[in-house]
Amino acid sequence: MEIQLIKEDITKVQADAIVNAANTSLLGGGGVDGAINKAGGKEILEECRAIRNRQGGCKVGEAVFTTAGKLNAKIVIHTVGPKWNKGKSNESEKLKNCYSNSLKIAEKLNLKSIAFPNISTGIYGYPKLEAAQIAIETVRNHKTKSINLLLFVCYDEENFNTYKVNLQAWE
Ligand code: AR6
Repeated sequence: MEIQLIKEDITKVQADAIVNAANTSLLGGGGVDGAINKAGGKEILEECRAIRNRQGGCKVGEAVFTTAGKLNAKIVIHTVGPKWNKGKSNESEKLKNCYSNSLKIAEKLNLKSIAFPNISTGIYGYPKLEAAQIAIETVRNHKTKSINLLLFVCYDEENFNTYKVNLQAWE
């Protein structure tokens, strides 16, 4: 699996699956969630509502998927990152699960490419260095079958530079 780093708005990215940093309600929010729902159109939120009615939202670390609406993708995977609590609430394990459960959904659907935002590093306040290290380690250790391209999509300069340095360390 090839890993690419880009600095971009994730709603402009072309990938089979675009991952959203959602919340447990699945009813939308700010940050990347707001951007995805705005650019993708109301079908995404409608499907999220249906999932919520069926199973009562999405737990931290878990993932569900919906249509990608008007986005350049086949699906949007909604995963819920942990809120940073000074490392006292098993946040690293929960964040790791976000990446691996999203990959599992993409693999199950036989998708070839997936784009991740920097889950939990905005409103949820996860320290960017630790979050990048977990993201990189988790996807590197994940045995993929169908996925041949993974995009880390950074929106802010600090995340982009952090990923750049930490991805190089793996090469
Ligand atoms: N494209 C790519 N990345 C983005 C974009 C974008 N358009 N906009 C922001 N980011 P956040 P969280 C980056 O706050 O911390 C929502 O209200 C941003 O720079 O979107 O997991 C949800 O509904 C940051 O690095 O998600 C939840 O309530 C990263 O996306 C809550 O926020 C994640 O920031 C989730 O908080």
